[in-house]
Amino acid sequence: MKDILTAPFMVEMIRTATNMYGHGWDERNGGNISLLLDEAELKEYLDMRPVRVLETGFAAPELAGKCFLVTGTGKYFKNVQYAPDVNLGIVRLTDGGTKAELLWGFSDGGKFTSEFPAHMMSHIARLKADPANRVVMHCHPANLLAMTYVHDLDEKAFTRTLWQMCTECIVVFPDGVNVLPWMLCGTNEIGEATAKKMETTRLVVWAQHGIYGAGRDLDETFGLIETAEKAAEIYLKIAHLPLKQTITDEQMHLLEQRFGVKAREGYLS
Ligand code: 2HA
Ligand code: ZN
Repeated sequence: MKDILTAPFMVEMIRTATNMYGHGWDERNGGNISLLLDEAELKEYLDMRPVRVLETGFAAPELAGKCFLVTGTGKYFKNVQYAPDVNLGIVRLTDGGTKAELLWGFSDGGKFTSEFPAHMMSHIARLKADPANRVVMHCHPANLLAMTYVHDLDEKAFTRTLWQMCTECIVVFPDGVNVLPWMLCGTNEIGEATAKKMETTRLVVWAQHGIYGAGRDLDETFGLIETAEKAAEIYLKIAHLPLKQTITDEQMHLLEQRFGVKAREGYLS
C-alpha cells in the first residue's frame, strides 16, 4: 500500500487549501473543498475498510459508491498542510447517499464540512453538465463578497459587470456567474438552491457570504474563482469613479471568436 500523503490528489488538495488561505479567501474555518476521487487510484493507498460511518442528512442516489476527499467541519485551511489527516477526510457515500463511510482522515473524531449538502448536490448537477467535473470549492474572497453589497444581484447584470472588468473573464467563465440571495448556510435548502444554480454555470455567488466554484480539477476551479475575484477587485477600484470606457459587447464577440467560447445565451447584445 502506498503512502496516501504522497498521492497526487492529496498533495494537490493540501497545496490548494494552503494557497486559498494565502489569498485570504478562507479565514478561520471559512471555506470547504470536495474532490471526487477515482476509486481504482484510491485503492493503491487505502484498504477501503470504513473507519466510521457518518450520516449525511440527505439522499444523493446519483453519488452512491463514489469517494470524495473533503475538508472537515470547523477546520482551518491554515492548518491543512500541518495536519492533513485531522483536517481532511476521505468518504464513500453509501445507502443512496444517506451515509458516508469514513475511509481515512478526520482523525480527531471530526466529520465533513457543514456545507456537505451544497457540495454533494452541486457535484450531482455539475456531473450531469460535464461528466469530467470533479471539484466543488467554496470560499470567502473579499472583493466578490463586497460586490454583493453594492451591485445589483441580477445574474445577467452581475455577470456582465465581471466580464467587463478584465478581458480574460468572458474567456474563463463564458457561462457567467449565478447568484443566490442571502440564505442560511449549511442547510439542505441552500444546497438544493446552489445545485440548481450549478446546472447552468460553474460559479455561484452566495450574496453577503462567498462563492462556489466547480471544475474538472483543483487548478481549474481555483483559477475560475481567482479570475472572478480579480474582476470584482477591479470593479471595486473603479465603481466610484466616472467611467470613461469599458469592454464593449462587440469586443466580447471578438473574444468569443478568437478563443472559441460562447457567451451565455442572451447575455451579450
Ligand atoms: O464552514 O464557509 O459556509 C465554513 C463555511 C460555511
Ligand atoms: Zn462559507
